[in-house]
Amino acid sequence: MDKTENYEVKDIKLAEFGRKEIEIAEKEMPGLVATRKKYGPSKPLKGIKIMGSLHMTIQTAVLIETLVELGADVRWASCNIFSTQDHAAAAIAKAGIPVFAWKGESLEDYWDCTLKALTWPDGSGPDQIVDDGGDATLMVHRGYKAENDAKILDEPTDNKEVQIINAVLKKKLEEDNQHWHKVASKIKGVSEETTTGVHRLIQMEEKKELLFPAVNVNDSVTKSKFDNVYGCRHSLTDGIKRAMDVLISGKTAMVCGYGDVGKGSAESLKQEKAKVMVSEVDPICALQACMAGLKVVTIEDALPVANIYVTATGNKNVITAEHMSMMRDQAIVCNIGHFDNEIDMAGLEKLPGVVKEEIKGSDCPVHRYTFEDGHSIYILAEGRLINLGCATGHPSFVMSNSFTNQILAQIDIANNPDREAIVVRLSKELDEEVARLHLNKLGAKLTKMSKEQAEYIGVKVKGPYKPEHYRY
Ligand code: NAD
Ligand code: 3DD
Repeated sequence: MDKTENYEVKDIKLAEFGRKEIEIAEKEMPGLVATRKKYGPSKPLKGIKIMGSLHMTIQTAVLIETLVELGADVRWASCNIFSTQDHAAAAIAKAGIPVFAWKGESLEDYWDCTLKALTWPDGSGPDQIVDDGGDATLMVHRGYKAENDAKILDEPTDNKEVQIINAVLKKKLEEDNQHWHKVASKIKGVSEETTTGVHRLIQMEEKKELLFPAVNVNDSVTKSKFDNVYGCRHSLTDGIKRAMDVLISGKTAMVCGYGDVGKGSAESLKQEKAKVMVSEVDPICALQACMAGLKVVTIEDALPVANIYVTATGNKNVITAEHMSMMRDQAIVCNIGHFDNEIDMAGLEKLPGVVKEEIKGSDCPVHRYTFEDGHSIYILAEGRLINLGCATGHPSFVMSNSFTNQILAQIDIANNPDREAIVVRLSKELDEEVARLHLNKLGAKLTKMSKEQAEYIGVKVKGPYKPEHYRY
């Protein structure tokens, strides 16, 4: 480990390799390159302190350096203990941008890194946040709540992560019992990358607990209908193959959830010629799965036949310990949802007589669980998102779409510092702009409509951005 005031990374000597891969990634990220060209000179984020809690990958490094190019003062941590690419973190550190992230962090390390990224050298916090899953937003809000009522930090919980967060916040409370009130009062907004993070924000808004405005980046079409679908189509089986080197063709795969990520995941497995089944709770998504030629069954129906399980629901306990005890021998179980609670890992660890063996370490976590009757299953990435835990996540071109939305969202927050604490989306015009920025790279040529045609189909006049138009 290499640690200084300004960074904590696995190995700073990886910076040169990281820089080479960042240069390659930039060629595949036309949207970010275009935003640097368009907004770089005017520096719309000049002097704005931005904290990021988002997988510290090569693609994120390009996002970070775009924020810096637009004038921001950036600090970064990852949003998952397994998703950091150490050479990317090293390159960012070498570039003088504070970063606290390495692949294989403990949960204690993770929350310590999040606090470090949220804390500037003078003890102040950020003006804006880039969040993925909402952990940075959670730390500010839980800290704020604890300053109002410290007893919440002593509420009994068997959730190890909550215990760790409470311990970090208790220590901060002793140092300064108004820290988070001061931090929250300065935050002008957060841009949220992913579905689960948006769910958390909407729940907070509905409970009137949201302390600052939020831009829902996930529901830009050029994010969720691209990253969540085509990104997972690319990176799911990449993760399974790197983890297990197993033939997927001919095997029976069960995808739990057929939303954007589930659709991409099912495609990924179908591309490998697996027989794909789906579970769903939503009738429309279930019908879509039928229309895609997929069998829609319950997880219980799958247990006697499925070889591979993928959870993609954003929900919790979708695969229980009991389900896993009834799976076929050598079944492979993984999750591509944001958090690690889709698979009941805690319940599995507690099952009597289960023996856990590490097959591969934190670079590509694979564990075998053997049950009392002698059959075994494999859990990938400890139930955390497999494509970033066992592979390198989505490719740069897909992330360029997501991250161009992030840049536009951060500029939108900077331009609207007094917005009320609600969750808004970016305009359709901006969504279309993001798509336009990526067409050339693929040689796509848009057809121009005549004025008559535009009038005939009633194309809306491009009006100014109005947040009430695009509520979540
Ligand atoms: P979504 O809401 O579009 O889809 C989730 C689907 O799961 C819905 O159709 C819902 O009906 C279904 N579902 C919910 N509970 C279920 C249950 N118990 N059984 C079966 N189906 C159930 O969300 P999404 O955009 O597809 O995202 C899913 C998860 O993936 C989220 O946690 C999101 O943050 C995460 N995500 C991960 C990546 C990645 O690279 N790993 C990328 C994007 C999003
Ligand atoms: N995510 C997937 N691949 C990624 C990559 N290469 N870099 C950064 C983040 C990456 C996660 C995103 O899909 C995020 O938008 C999400 O989880 O929704």
